[in-house]
Amino acid sequence: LPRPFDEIPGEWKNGWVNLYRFWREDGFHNIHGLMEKNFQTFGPIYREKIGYYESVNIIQPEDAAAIFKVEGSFPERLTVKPWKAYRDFRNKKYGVLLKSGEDWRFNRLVLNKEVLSLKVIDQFLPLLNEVGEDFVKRIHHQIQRSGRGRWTADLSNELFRFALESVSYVLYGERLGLLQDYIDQEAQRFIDAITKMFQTTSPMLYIPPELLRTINSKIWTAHIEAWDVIFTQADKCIQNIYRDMRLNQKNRKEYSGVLANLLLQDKLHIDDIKASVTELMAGGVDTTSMTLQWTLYELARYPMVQDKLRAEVLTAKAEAQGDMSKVLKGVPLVKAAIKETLRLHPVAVSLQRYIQQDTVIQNYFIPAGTLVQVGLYAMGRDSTVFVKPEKYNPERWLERDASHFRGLGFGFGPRQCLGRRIAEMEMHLFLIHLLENFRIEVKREAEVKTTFDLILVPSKPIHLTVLPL
Ligand code: HEM
Ligand code: 2DC
Repeated sequence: LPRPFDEIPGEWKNGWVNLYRFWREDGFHNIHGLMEKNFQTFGPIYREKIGYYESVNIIQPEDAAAIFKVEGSFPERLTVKPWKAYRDFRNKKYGVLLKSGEDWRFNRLVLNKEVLSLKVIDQFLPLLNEVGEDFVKRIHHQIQRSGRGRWTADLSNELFRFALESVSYVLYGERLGLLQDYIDQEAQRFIDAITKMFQTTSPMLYIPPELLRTINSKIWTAHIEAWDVIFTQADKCIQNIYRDMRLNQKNRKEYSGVLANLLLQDKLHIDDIKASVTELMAGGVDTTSMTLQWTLYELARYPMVQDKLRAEVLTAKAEAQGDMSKVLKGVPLVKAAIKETLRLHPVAVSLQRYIQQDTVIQNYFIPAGTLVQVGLYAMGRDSTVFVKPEKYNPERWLERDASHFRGLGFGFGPRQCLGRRIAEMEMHLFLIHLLENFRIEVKREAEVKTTFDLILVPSKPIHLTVLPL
């Protein structure tokens, strides 16, 4: 017989005392660290209450598998309340990210066809490849300009620009021109606003936004301002395409972008399209850029791994004779490197689901309706799940059965990351082009830690050196 829910170990009796402790321990920037510590203290399952948020936390891949079995047909994760509060405040519709129930599913199925399906991602390839090639040109240019045959810099903003250029090209079928020296200041404001939006979300995660709004706190105002910039800029892009489409029917041969296809399909209301396209545009910047930055950092620290990846790329390129789709099929180690980066440096600290049926985990009874969190960051660093977890070793993913409910960086099931295929292809192509052209190095300084800013990011700037081969 399973043991009762109330016997799950953990601190769940007094949510407000826990919230105070959490704040004292700088938990707002260290959720990942505290979760890791909790698993060490309590074992593979613990119950927790912070403020009014109650959850059960798990770390084993088998337990994650059990949770996704009972997620139901309209999977729900922990709602990020400040994001909903903004839309309510400005009278804007929720996109797929924030929708629920039938409304979510209907929108999501239409979007899946245009963003996630195998049919459509082939169309993304030439676009994302072009941006990858332009990034290489830009780096060559920076190296030349430095006059020292190498370029050392914090690549964050370069990568933000690359990521926004990539996702915009796919969404709108047009280039923004962010890989040139002088860029549209509005685009830079958009990039900065996304970072600001994430940073101002995390301190509000455990405080009811209604409360913040009534006291009109600095953080709430800054959050609103950030979203305003994001929505205004996205709206400009969307209006442009909308107008173009009505004025001149573009030649229908070329791929004209996700937005144009959604408009042509006419299955979703224009306000729903706007809401989700804005979310895709905003969701496509910090996620892939930070993952790429961590990847370059790890490849710099593990030059042998970097050499192996480069060898694979050069072979695949030689064999494919210019066919990039073939190249992509010939680089399993490059793909494994992205998985390995997301193991050590996931974007999302956890995956969460409100389970729809009673279930049993680690021999404890868990009732339907419970919020269960899969501790993604903790799992990636747990030595019972991964052999020598501290080592950056992409090859671990090429072993048989290595990935059963272990590679969960994009989530799982029908509610998994909608941008997954764009993100993966964009990152794979980026690495292929970069490795083919440059060597990456990093100063042997203290290890870079992780900070929680709603998404997990490096705790300090990373200075990388790029050298031509
Ligand atoms: C959701 C990770 C890039 C748009 C998610 C989720 C995760 C995630 C973990 C939650 C999934 C779940 O609950 O099962 C990542 C990672 C990325 C990435 C690791 C890159 C390294 C992107 C990109 C876009 C995007 C490039 C847009 C083009 C979204 C959206 C959702 C989502 C719209 C919500 C989907 C829904 O609720 O139906 N992502 N993401 N993400 N992501 Fe991503
Ligand atoms: C943050 O406790 C920590 O992909 C919370 O592209 C639980 C939580 C809920 C939802 C997660 C969020 C965490 C991290 C950021 C995620 C988000 C779902 C989607 C979002 C993972 C783990 C992200 C970054 C999207 C963001 C799109 C947005 C900018 C429009």
